[in-house]
Amino acid sequence: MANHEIVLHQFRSSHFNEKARWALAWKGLEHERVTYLPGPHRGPISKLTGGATTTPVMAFNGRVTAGSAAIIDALEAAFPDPPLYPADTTARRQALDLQTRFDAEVGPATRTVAFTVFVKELSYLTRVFAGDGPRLKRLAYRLALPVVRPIMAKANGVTDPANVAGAFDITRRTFDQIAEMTTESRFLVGDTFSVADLTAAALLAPLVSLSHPDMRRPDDVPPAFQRLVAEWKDHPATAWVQAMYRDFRPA
Ligand SMILES: N[C@@H](CCC(=O)N[C@@H](CS)C(=O)NCC(=O)O)C(=O)O
Repeated sequence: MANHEIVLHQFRSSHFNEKARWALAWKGLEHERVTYLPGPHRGPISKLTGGATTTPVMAFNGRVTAGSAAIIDALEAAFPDPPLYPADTTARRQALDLQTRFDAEVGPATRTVAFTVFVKELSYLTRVFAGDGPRLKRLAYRLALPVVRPIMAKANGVTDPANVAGAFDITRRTFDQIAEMTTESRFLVGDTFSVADLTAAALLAPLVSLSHPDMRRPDDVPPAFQRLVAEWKDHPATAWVQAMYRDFRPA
């Protein structure tokens, strides 16, 4: 669809935002992206949503939808082809249940795991979120990060050791579970790619090395982050995520 009536308000680097980007790409929908830096995003996103500050947020034909699952649902209703929801009612329920569970548990867990390193690597964090944006904006963000860091650390669950331990536990179990679930069929539900595969692959993606332009890590990955992700480098679930990106994530 060639128009700009869809606007995605996003963070450049975020697995929940990636869910929305993937759904838009899967359905071949051109859209405009407005990219925010974590911290300064709060004012404009809250104004857009009427109070909520999380991204992604989609504006489509004058209607604002917040949250990756709600965005996918709105896209599925407006553009059912190609589908992300299985046609079979039971399979659809299973796929949506898996999305709900992953959004609630796995997304926050993999984010906490990644942020255990990010909060100590402020120059890298700047590149992760500000990317190739204007130089002055990057510089200002880098200078602000020492102030923003404690808020960011708390918001991403790294200040509570019990939460960090739980996040590693959930992440490890999920990698194993995905590997087990995809030994017989490459799809998590039914026999086609669905919202379940999209959700699982996107939410594990921060810990997987990917070449897709939306997900490629900035160069000069800090050694501490390389050590962190080394645990899953040769895991079968990592190969599954990479295969999902290769075969089902359009550019
Ligand atoms: N369940 C939500 C979670 C979204 C979420 O946690 N977004 C994070 C980025 S990964 C965010 O925008 N955080 C900023 C904030 O909470 O102010 C979804 O599926 O969209």
